[in-house]
This record gives sequence, C-alpha cells and structure tokens, in this order.
Amino acid sequence: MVLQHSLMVDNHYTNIEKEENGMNEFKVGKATVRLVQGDITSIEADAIVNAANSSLMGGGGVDGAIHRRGGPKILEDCKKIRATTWLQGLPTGKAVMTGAGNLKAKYVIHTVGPVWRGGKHGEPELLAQAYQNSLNLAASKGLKSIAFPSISTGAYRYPLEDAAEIALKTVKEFLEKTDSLDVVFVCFSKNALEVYAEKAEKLF
Ligand code: AR6
Repeated sequence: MVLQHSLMVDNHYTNIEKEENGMNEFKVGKATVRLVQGDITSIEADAIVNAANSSLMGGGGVDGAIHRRGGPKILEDCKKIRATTWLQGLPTGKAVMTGAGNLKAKYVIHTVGPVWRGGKHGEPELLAQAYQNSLNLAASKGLKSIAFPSISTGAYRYPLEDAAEIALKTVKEFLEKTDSLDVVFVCFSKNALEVYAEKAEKLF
C-alpha cells in the first residue's frame, strides 16, 4: 500500500509518497529519492559521487574504495583535470566528472566536502555547495540518476545528523526546481541509514 499526501512547498505542491514496506523512498515531482544501506561502488547509476579531497589523487574511505574498484582509468582522468582545469586542486564545494572505469556507474562526480572545524567556518554552506554542484553537473550532462555517499562525515568529521539534514534539504530544493534526476543516498552503516531516514521523514 502506498500512503500519499501533499505538502506545500514554496507556493507549489509536491507529491510525496512513502511506501510502507520499510523501503525509504520519497517523491519530489517526477523524481525519486531513495535511501539505501550499502557500498556505493556497487551502485548502478548514471553517476556516483565521490567524497574526494582537493588533490583528486585518491585517498581513504569512499574515495579509496571508488579508485580501487574502478581501476586506474579514474585516476588518469583526475590527473587530466588537475593538469588542465584545476592546477591548484579542486576547491571545497566544487565538483568535476570523470569516467567510472570498471564500476557499474557510467561516471564518477568528484566533489570535496568541508573538513569540520566546529561549524563556524562556512561548513554548512560548503557542504550544501558540494551537493548543489554535483547535482548541477549531473543535470547539465543530461544524466538521469545520481548516488551520493554521506559527504564529509568520515575522515572530515562533519556531525552525521547535521550533514544528513543538509544533504536531504539541498537535494529536495534542487528537485523542486529540476525533477529530471533520481537520487540515491547510499549510507555505509545501519546507523547512518537510520539517521537519514529519520531526517527524511521530517523533511519530505
Ligand atoms: N560506500 C558508501 N559510503 C562509504 C563507503 C562506501 N564504499 N566507504 C566509506 N563510506 P569519507 P569524507 C562512508 O571518509 O569524510 C578520503 O580519504 C563513510 O562511512 O570517505 O568526505 C578522501 O580522500 C562516511 O559516512 O569522506 C578525503 O581526504 C562517508 O562515506 C577525505 O577522506 C564519507 O567518509 C574525505 O573525507
């Protein structure tokens, strides 16, 4: 059974559907937002997003997993971007796209989230920009689906609850304007999925 209700957002109506079977799925206009637990390197989407660092040369966490599983082609593309567009490295909040090597996804969008330094150094705005720029890039390339990890909430120590709220709110606001992209949030842990689900229930 599907429960349906309407929500008034910025003077227009957004249909929100929530399936009762425990799946975390929401609708914003024609677009679907899904919350899943898993490894983002296994996701089949037009693009998966990498929580990279400014060097674009790989690292630990989700970045390490994407480069390991995707193979050397991704790093080759990153090196080209560093040699042509972002000689000093990719600034925090920006996003770039490369091929996805051996991954099931077609492309990888690399963005850099902020390092948490207490919350008064522009962290919320920079985290929102990382999501916005990734979404804009995907939409500008005509992509139809995008998967996000929980940017900045690992090595960069952004508090998960705050980061989840920003991630969901930024995606929702984007889809209210452009509902041509389906979005999946890939939570690595059960705890992260629970936090996202709780925040999404309130927001959607
Ligand atoms: N699939 C989905 N989520 C994952 C995966 C995975 N395979 N692996 C980890 N996570 P982090 P950051 C989750 O540290 O905080 C790197 O070294 C993880 O549980 O990957 O943005 C980069 O090179 C956490 O919730 O990224 C940078 O130097 C989330 O992904 C730095 O870490 C983000 O954790 C970026 O730090």
